[in-house]
Amino acid sequence: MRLFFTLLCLVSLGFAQAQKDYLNESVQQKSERMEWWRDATFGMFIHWGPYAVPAGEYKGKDVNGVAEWIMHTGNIPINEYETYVKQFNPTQFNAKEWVRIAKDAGMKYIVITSKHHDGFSLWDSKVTNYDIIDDAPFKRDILKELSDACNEAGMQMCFYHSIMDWHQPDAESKKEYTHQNTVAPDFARYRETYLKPQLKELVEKYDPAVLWFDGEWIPEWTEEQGRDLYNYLRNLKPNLIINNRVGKGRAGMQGMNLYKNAAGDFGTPEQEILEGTSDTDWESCMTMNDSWGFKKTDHNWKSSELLIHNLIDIAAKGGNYLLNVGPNAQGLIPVASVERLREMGEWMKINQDAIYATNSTKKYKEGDVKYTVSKDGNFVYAIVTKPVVGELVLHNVDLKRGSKIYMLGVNDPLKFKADSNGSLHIEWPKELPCKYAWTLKITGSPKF
Ligand code: JFZ
Repeated sequence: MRLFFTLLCLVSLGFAQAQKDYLNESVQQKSERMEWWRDATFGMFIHWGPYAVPAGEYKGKDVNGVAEWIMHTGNIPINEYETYVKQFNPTQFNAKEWVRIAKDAGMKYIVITSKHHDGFSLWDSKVTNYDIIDDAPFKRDILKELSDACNEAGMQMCFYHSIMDWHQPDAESKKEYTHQNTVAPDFARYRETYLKPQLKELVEKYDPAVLWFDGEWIPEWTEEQGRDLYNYLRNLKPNLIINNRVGKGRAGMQGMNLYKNAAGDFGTPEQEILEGTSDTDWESCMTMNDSWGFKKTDHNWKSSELLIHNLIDIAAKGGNYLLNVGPNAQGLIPVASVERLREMGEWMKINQDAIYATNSTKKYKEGDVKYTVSKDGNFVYAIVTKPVVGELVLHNVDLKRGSKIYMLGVNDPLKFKADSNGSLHIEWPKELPCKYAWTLKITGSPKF
C-alpha cells in the first residue's frame, strides 16, 4: 500500500511538473529570467554546417542567395547534398579561438546553428546518424567543444534550431525532397520522436541559455505546437530563454509579434533594426556581408563603422544585436569578419558602459547623438556618432547639482555650460580616445 502511494505521488509529481505553465509567468519572473540577456546586448550568431563545403557554388555555378539555403535554392537532391557532409572535415576548428574572437569583440553570448534547415546536427545526437560524429569525417562534437570553451570564458552558449527540416522524411513539406520511402510523411511523428527528443538532448547535454528557433513558417507548424514546445522546454530548464520563432507570432522580417501572448520571450527582427523602442524584448540578427553561411563569392562587407553604429542604435532602442559570422569549411571565421570584430572590440573596451546593462529612454535620439541610461538612473550616456567641431549642444539632459561630464576614455572632465534654456554646451576634446563614435557620461537624467 505504501509503495503504491509512493508511486502515485511520484507519478502525480511528474504529472504536475509536466503541466507547469510557463506561458503565464509574471512580469517580475520574466525580468529576473531575462536579466543577463538584457544586460548582455551583444552576441555572436554562427551559421555553420555542411553548406560551408559548397560555399555557395553548385556544379561550378554560383547559386543565388544565402549560402545555407543552397540545398533548396540549388535543388540539390538529398543524396547529393550528403556528399558535402562526407567532406565536412573542418580540421582547423578551434572552439577556444572562436570564443576568444567573440569575447574580445565585446560579445556576451554565442548562438550557433545546432541544426539548420538542411537537417544536419552539429553534435553527437542519439536520435539520428545525420550528425557530425556518425556521418561526417570530422568526428568531433562541435557543440560540446564550443560549450566547454564558453563555460571556461564566462560566455553564454545558445543554440539556433530549425523546425523545418529538409532531411527528415516525416518533416518534409516540399515535394522535391520526397524520399524514396513508401510511408507517408508524418509531421506529428517528426515532432514527437525527432524534434523534441533532439531538443531534450541539447538542453540536457549542453545546458544552453537560449534556444533560438527558426523555420517555423512551414504550414505544419502551428501556434499551439509552438506553445506546447515552449512549455516542454521550460519544464526541462525553467530559466531557458526562447525566441518568438518558436510559435507563429512573428510578423515577417520586422520580427515582432503579430498578436499579444504569442509564445516566445523576444522578437527577432532580421537584417533590420526596429524604428524605435519597444515594450517587448527584441534582438536584431544581422549579417556582416549578405549571407549567413559562408559564401566564397560574397565580399559585400559592411564597414566597422556601420557595425558599431548599428550596435549603438540597437542599444539606444533597448534591443540586442546578434551579429553573424559564417565560418568556412576549414573551420575558420573569415578574416574580414575577424577584422571587423576586432575593431568593434577596441571600441567596446572604451565605450562598453554605455552599451551593457543600460536602459533606453523615450527620446533616445538627438541628431547624431544616441542616448542610453545607466540602470541605477544616475548617468546619461550620450553617444555621438559624427565628429564634432568646437562644441556639442545637447537639449535632452537634465543635470544634477555638481554634475560632471566625461568622455569615456578621456581622463579629465569636459568643460561645459548650461544656457538659460537648460541646453548644454560641451567643449569637444582635441584628442579623441577612439574611432567611429564617442561617449559622454553625464551625471544627470534624460529630460524625456
Ligand atoms: C532564416 C533562415 O532561413 C536563414 O537561413 C537564417 O538562418 C536566418 C537567420 O533565418 O531566414 C529568414 C527567416 C525569416 C524571414 C526571412 C528569412 N522572413 O520572415 O522574411
